[in-house]
Amino acid sequence: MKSNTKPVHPAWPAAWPALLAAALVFLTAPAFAGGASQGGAQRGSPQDGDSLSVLVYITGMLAGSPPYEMLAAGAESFAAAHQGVRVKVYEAGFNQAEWEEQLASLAASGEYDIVLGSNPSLPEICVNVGKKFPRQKFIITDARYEGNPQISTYLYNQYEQSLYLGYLAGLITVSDMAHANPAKRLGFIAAQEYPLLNNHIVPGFLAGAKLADPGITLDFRVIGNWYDANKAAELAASMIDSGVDVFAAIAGGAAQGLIKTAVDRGAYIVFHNTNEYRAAPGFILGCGLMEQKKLVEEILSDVLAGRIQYGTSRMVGAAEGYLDFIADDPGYSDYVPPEIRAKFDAFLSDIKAGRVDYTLPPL
Ligand code: RBF
Repeated sequence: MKSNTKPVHPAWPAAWPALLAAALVFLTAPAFAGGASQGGAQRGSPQDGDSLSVLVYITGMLAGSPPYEMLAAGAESFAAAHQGVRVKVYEAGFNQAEWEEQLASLAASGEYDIVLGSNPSLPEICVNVGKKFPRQKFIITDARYEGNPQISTYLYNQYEQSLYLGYLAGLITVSDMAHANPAKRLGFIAAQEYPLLNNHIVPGFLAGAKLADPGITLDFRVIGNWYDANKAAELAASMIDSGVDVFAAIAGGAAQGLIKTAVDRGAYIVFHNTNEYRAAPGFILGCGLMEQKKLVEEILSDVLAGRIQYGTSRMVGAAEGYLDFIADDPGYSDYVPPEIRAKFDAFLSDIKAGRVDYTLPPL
């Protein structure tokens, strides 16, 4: 505009719309550009192209914990594909007593629009941290929490994954495979007890096994932490002594001890959440899959589009495509006998189609 070079007065009326638009951009854009400080202007919904700063808060360590590795990988791949999206991955370590304070000091920096985590125990921590930082938003997978306007959660239907892995374990323990014995006894090694484990994962595993044979029983043991592979190895050996021939574990890095004992002593494993066949071909006979990377990419895309609902929880399972089983791997097809695979594949199809009737226990 020519009038720009003159004193502003004469140009005012003509420039008003442009000035207003500029003022609006100025007021709303900084909410996401430059990392939105806690005391900053009201945040709007970031649009593609705006900046978004994400803290991936790992409740433990990345190494040896596939759910966490997939969480970080999903956020990082999203950032690589979207300009202006920044991701910081923070490993909080295994001392759970420190998690809340660590998260509070990260939130205090005001650097992060979103805290992204994956742990059933995180929402309670976020409630407390959120009270101190009312503008901080938290998105947590593998958890369920409703009614807090700062927190959005996504719960994998782990009862369902355990149901089909338990069914496979049940078919194997009653089979005549080389390391199967007549005891009809499965083993479950947990790092620690928590509601999702006690109410969904373990009951689902036993219920699935009993669909294969109602006489199957479960030997359940707890390590006490998420890293002690030696303790897991000892527990596994004592369980094998008591008749266990097929195991499951929710134990993070400590599961490596179970794998070693199973190979040394001759026992089978079905693995939750990730492709672990390569760690022990012929012993790890089935691997479930948690589509955490895909879910995280979708979540971040929803964040950019302003589509995230806070205060709510969404459950995702096999029918929705967020839990699966890795059947196209030689670890499964080369080692599990065809008659077991035929029964299992039919069961998995039924699960995905919603044809398996079960009651999800309360969490
Ligand atoms: N899973 C892991 O793979 N590694 C961990 O270090 C880990 N730590 C956890 C700590 C707590 C307090 C809770 C409740 C769960 C933890 N999980 C861990 C379990 C994980 O988030 C998830 O529930 C299971 O992997 C089953 O989906």
